[in-house]
Amino acid sequence: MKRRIFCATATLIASVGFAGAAAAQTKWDFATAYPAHNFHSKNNEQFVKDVDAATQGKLKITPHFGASLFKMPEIKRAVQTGNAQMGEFFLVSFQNESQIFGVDGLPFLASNYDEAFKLYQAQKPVLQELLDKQGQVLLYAVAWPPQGIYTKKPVSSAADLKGMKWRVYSPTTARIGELVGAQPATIQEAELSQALATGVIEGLITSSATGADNKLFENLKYYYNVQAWIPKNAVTVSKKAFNALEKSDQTAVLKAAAAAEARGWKESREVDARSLATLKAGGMSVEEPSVQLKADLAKVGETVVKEWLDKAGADGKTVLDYYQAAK
Ligand code: PCA
Repeated sequence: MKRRIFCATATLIASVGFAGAAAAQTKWDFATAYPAHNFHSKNNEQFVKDVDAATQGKLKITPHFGASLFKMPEIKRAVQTGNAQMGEFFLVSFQNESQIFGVDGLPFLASNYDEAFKLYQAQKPVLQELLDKQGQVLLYAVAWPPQGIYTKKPVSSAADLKGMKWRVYSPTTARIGELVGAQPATIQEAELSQALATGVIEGLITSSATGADNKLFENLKYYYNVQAWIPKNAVTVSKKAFNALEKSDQTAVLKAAAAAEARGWKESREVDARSLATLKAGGMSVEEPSVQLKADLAKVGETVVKEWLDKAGADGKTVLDYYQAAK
């Protein structure tokens, strides 16, 4: 009898202990759109591990790569509505919601990583406020490598882009397509390989990293290292989910986020060099743009920036003024 009582008490203690631990554990889903081997994904994975360690396993974040939970255009809204607690999305794709989301997709405004980081600092206060109004906390934003032009056929001026089936990912890339007389088609990164293989597109502007991730050399022959702009992915958390954490866990998340941002920007630079080598090794002709192509794109760029400023109003002007002063 004595023994039975002891056993029952032990079971009770064990189950209370278990229930206590389960109640204290928070689980978040982290929706992302890029393949697990992509450098943003790896950076996100490290963030998840850092948070796990810093919260002693109290906050368990499950990353879902390759648009497996939500497609890229749906991720921001999924975080907004609480269907995913965390998400990563490509800011410039949301330019129609607010021009501020598109500032890092404007041609030739920032032509290297240092400038891109300064542009981010100029954009950040407005970006944070915008996201806050949409029920999100900006955790970190990391740059893709500079954007260049991939084509099937050689391109020595903008005239060579005329009529080309041109993959776009933002209002600005669509407008550039229009200005050069190409045929813009919106395709997500996750569907790039298929779109190329089936001839839906014949050219695009994206990074060396995305070219290497998707083995674009299997369908395209040329890469022009135009360095047109350096756009970013943003990683956000639902404000409700974040506010529900204990203060110490909030601090841990923000600390891991700051580390992810610094690590991501550093990694982006290294990935650019590695990816250019991968493209070459895959048989792609990696070239500098011709003087004519550069001049043509600069002209298109001026138009696009002017149009953006007209739409972006006072907020846009503030961001650009702040950036020009910091540059
Ligand atoms: N790759 C992503 C976003 C920018 C980039 O370099 C894409 O092409 O969709």
